[in-house]
Amino acid sequence: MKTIFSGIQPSGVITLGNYIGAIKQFVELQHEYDCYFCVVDQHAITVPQDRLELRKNIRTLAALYIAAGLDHDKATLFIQSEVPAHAQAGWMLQCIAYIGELERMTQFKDKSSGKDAVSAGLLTYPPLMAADILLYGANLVPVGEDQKQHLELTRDLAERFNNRFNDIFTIPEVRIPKIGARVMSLQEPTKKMSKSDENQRSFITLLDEPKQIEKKIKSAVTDSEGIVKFDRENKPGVSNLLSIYSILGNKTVEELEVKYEGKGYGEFKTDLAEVVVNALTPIQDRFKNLVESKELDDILDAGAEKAAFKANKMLKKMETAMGLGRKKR
Ligand code: ATP
Ligand code: LTN
Repeated sequence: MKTIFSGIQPSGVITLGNYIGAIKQFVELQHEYDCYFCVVDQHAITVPQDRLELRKNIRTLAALYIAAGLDHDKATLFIQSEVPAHAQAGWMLQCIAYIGELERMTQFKDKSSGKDAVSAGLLTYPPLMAADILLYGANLVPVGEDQKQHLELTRDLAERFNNRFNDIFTIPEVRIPKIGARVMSLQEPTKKMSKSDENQRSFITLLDEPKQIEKKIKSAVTDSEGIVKFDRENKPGVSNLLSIYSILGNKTVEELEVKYEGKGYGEFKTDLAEVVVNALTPIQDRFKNLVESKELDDILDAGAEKAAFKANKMLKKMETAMGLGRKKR
């Protein structure tokens, strides 16, 4: 059975973008692969986080993984900081990564631009992500479009390590969904929807109340044409809403264009809000029962133990390949 690894940062409550771009893929793939899905809290601290908020977001994300359909009997669910091998392997991979290639990462450029205090961790984020993936010998990494460049770097680092030290790493492939790989901001539809966006109206979280969802969709930026038609280039706002509707409402974009022909945006938005609420309500119901439960702690304890068992074996191989520590007697 091939292995899958993916992670989401607990940097806020996850959005429709994370759900459509990442979690929906995870849920489908868990039946066919040996899956590891991680709450990557060490990645989240590359930008400032409030201690209590972070703790809350970690638990929320873990519960949402399960509420959205991940089954702990099929997939290993765990928290990154509870498996120390990630940080250890991340350090080793930092030592073979070049500053130049890290500075070229668009996520680094986006998150550091205009800031005067940028953490070193924001720059060295990709080798930690590479460690996450390579420790499990993952063959496939399901992510949204924005992570493609990080995956390419992961492959480069794995090949560099294999050539320089010993051929121990599997070179992972990226898996990006055909539709929904890039859900856009509701307020600036040329920018991706992001859970850490300062403008709360730009994203819908999985825990938003029906009223909030309705409000955010009603105020989503469109255009003045009043024609429900998919055209990313000229109608990015409407196209984004059409994609979300299509995925969550199980209708093709063409079907939707026909349905709303000559109807304007009002009715389209009202119906879309209903589709989103219907998709999220069952997830929210399951979430409420899980988030404070002992069951969640048990699942995460077992997940961390299982993940550490696998990761530690690869960590030992990395240390041996690089010559760290003492030779085993
Ligand atoms: P942050 O705002 O803190 O940078 P984020 O919302 O961009 O976070 P991540 O935790 O970095 O989300 O991403 C988790 C997963 O969700 C990744 O696989 C990423 O590609 C995917 N993803 C994030 N945003 C979107 C989006 N707008 N559309 C589709 N997939 C997305
Ligand atoms: N960098 C990713 C989150 C992430 C990840 C990973 C995704 C950290 N480690 C390993 C896939 C595999 C992000 O910002 N979306």
